[in-house]
Amino acid sequence: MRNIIFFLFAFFCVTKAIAEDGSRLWLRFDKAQNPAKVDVACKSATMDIAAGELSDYWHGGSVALTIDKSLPDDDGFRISSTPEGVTIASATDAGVLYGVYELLRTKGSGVSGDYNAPAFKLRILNHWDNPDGSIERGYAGKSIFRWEEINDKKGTMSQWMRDHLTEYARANASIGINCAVLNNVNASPKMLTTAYINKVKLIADVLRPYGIKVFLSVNFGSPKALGDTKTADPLDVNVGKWWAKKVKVIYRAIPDFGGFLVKANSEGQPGPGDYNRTHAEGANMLAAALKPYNGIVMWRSFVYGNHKGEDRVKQAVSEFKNLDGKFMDNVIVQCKNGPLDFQPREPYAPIFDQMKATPLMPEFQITQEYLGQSRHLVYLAPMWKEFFDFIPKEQLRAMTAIAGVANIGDDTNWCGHHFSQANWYAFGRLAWNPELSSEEIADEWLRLTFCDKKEFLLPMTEVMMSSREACVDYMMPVGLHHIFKADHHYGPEPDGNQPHFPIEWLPIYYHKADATGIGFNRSSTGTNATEQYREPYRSLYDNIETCPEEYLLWFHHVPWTYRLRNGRSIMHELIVHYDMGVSEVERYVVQWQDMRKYVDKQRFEEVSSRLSHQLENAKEWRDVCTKYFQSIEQDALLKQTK
Ligand code: GCW
Repeated sequence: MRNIIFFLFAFFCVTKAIAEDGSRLWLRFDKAQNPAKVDVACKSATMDIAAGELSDYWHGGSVALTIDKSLPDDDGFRISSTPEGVTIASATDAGVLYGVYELLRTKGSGVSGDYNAPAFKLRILNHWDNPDGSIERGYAGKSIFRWEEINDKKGTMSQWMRDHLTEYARANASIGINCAVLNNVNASPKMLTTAYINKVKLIADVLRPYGIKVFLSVNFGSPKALGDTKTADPLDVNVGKWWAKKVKVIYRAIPDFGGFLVKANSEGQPGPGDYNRTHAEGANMLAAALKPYNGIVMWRSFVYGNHKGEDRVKQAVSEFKNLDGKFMDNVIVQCKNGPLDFQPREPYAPIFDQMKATPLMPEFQITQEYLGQSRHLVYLAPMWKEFFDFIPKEQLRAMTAIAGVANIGDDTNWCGHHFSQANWYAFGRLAWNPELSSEEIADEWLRLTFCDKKEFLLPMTEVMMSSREACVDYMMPVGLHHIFKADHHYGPEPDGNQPHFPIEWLPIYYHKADATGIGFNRSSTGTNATEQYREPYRSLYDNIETCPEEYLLWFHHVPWTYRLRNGRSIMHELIVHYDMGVSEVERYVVQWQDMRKYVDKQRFEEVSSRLSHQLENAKEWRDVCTKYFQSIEQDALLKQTK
């Protein structure tokens, strides 16, 4: 008897431990009592996974998994109900697997008979992970790609790596993510050495059954940096040959390799500009090497500093517009959603208006570099939806790829903050279907991750939905931007003016608060950044009378005496927003306390502690910014009355 009690106790502890630490993400399906009966049309590693998931977790009777070649070849699926049970059909194995996760997620309510296809063909995570295990802008531990635990000579990897990669692949597949760029865009040339290519091959082998293709970020100067050529000039014959040979080696190891992601001539990275060549010449040289294997180049438009003195938000268009139509057809230009740098709110990036003859893809940032990192609860779906709303439907539909900078590390709960998992989840769901609403996704994620009681779902969906606006309010209301502490980008530093930094990093360069007023004049009387927008946005933003007030200080410099449409002075309006942001977080703290009975102890306490910290930080933003701007305002007003 004592043994039985001990066994039950031990079992309870183990299952509790698994359930509480956040490691299982949103994949917490209840185990099926009796394994479901699954008919599989054909055998493959992917179909085995699909069948395994169902027999472990499906409670609704028998399921047939079929490959139907008459369906579109786009990884979409159809779940229909037949007298014998449920049938999941797709033209591809990966499509069947996506159908299985849809069935499990919706517990059968997704059996509609409708064909469900992804909006973007390539749904990509960009990891900013370095070979030494550190992660640029990573806030959840070290990299899950532990290169030193992969033995390229023996073709083996540690059990930890294999388990983690499998869980990572499964989580991605469950939300439709099908591509991963494994390393930082600030890329080490080392990634292209034979040893690393062989390690990448081993990773690709683990991810492949889950429908995930691997890509690499490459350093444009690699051939020279590795000592194989004298130059990295894209028009030099030997350089072209070097890349062609390298690509051949990669495809020999990884036949379904996806291609390259490139950050060139940006923030100190080498690029074609070093040899007076254009981005198109650089990208096309790589594209030519990849073309025979159907590989692609994702070439980033995140560039600044090459046009000295020009407003940073204009520089992507300045550098890329004239190259429109000059890229090979296997190049996609990857553009951040806003023209600056992943701020909590930016107007959309006008490069999407200016390059109509070149395939473009949006780059979102899932890791919350400027949104409280892994310490603030900020749900990003509403921000991404805001971007989608600016892009004409037709244009969005024509895009084939979308990328999100991952927030994943080797922390037990993967993302640092339990609620940051929601952003990984939301990215995948929106990449599959940008029409989904942020609320739907929040509701889905909360149900899967915590509990499905409406007393929990309603208030927590509301918290998630309001959290991004709260963050904008306490960090950068009314269109202020980039007043973050230097380097780490956490916390406020409105007086930031370090002489050794490039001007484009300085808070004072962005808020321009002085005796004359506050805000960045980007209208036609200022830097004329508004000119890069299509109508009606160009006129709307250019005119201070019509500029939406959430972008006021982004596009306009206003005197301290300026009145907003509600009659408040600009300083008064800023204070109202700072206060609103703080009181929202105060509300979240209280709300979460009421959720105690719906959440396990460990996650409850971890989220509580993060929320208290978020509140402290929100107050810091409010106090530091109010004090700083108010002192400038007071001085200015005083001078005027003298
Ligand atoms: O957001 C900025 C980050 C850099 C990053 C860069 C980029 C990878 O502060 O850390 O570098 O953007 O997107 O290239």
